Amino acid sequence: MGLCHSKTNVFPSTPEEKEKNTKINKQIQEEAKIKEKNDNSTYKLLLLGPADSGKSTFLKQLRIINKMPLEDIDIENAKYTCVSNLLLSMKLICQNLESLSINLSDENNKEYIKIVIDKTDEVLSDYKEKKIIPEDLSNACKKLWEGENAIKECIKVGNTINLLDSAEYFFGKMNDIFNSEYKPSNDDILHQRAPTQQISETIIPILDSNDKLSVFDFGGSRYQRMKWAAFFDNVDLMIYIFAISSYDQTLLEDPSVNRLVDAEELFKQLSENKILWNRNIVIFFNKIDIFKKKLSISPLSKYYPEYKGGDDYAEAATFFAKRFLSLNANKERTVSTHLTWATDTRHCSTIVKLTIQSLQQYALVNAGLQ
Ligand SMILES: Nc1nc2c(ncn2[C@@H]2O[C@H](COP(=O)(O)OP(=O)(O)OP(=O)(O)O)[C@@H](O)[C@H]2O)c(=O)[nH]1
Ligand SMILES: [Mg+2]
Repeated sequence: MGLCHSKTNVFPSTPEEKEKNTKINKQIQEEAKIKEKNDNSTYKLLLLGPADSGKSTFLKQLRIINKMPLEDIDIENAKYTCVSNLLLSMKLICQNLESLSINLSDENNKEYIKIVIDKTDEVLSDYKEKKIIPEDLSNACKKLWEGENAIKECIKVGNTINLLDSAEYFFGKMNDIFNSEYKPSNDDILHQRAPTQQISETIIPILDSNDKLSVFDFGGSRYQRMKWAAFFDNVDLMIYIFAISSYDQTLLEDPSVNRLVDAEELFKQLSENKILWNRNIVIFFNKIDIFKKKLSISPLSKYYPEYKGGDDYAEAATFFAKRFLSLNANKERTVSTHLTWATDTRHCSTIVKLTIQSLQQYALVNAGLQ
């Protein structure tokens, strides 16, 4: 980035020399400003959006991609979260098979369903201390996952019971997770679901740069949103994350509200916010892996009758991109959109690089240097 400049003449005598000196001094000052920006910048980034949309997952990816290991994450806590995500998902399925009219492929499996329903809560309340999953419970889960079709049938309609998006992932890792020596991998940590209860700030040094990110992660449920506004000052970029796959789901905190209707309303409110008015926004249309699979099983037109693109992924994504862009209240600001898959590190690394680049460019523009 260095601008070339020769040494200034300390005692200019001719008008030409004076003019040359002024030019060089200006160049030096601008270069210093750019250097200061490049050397010392800490960019304030907000991760906002509804609950369960992937904000904390993206924060973990920001860390992994910038080579800031997740080691300081409490590993015992992470282990408990993976175990409880697995067991509570299996229990939720067992409890809902009847109401969803899904029949067992083998009636003998009723015995295992009963064990899961009766034992899960007790085992989880003892787990933190004893670190043990009794064999009858782990065996019941294994038998159901490996030999009972009803479990897989239920996952397909998981949206109706608000089943965790990572349920299938954790079922597939059952043998590892039930092992007493189990240690969660990065992938397990990226898939776990633990709603954010407290706002956190994480300082992440940007890889191959002297800049840093100061990332604020918020809880997205309606109860958590009232805490947000206190953190809106001096923001460099707001990343708005919502789960594009959640068009057929309702809010946990209010089952009468569709998740995408809520996500649109929330985005509109944030875009109208006076403190954030001049801030650029990046929107992540997250969980595209689930969205792609879901379109053929759960028609989008059922929820948006005006949508005519069938199960075509590109059509459906464009449909939502247009909707969100039209909701932005300040047409002067830059709003960019990305289709994201926050649990996939390779996919995220391109998005993270692009986001950091645009953040650095915005900052230079704001500082009047471009
Ligand atoms: N399949 C899939 N799962 C995802 C994706 N992004 C996040 N998840 C999962 O979705 C769940 C919710 O993600 P979180 O990052 O906890 O969501 P959040 O927005 O921080 O939620 P709150 O803290 O409650 O506001 C976790 O189990 C994640 O692993 C994605 O792109 N694809
Ligand atoms: Mg979170």
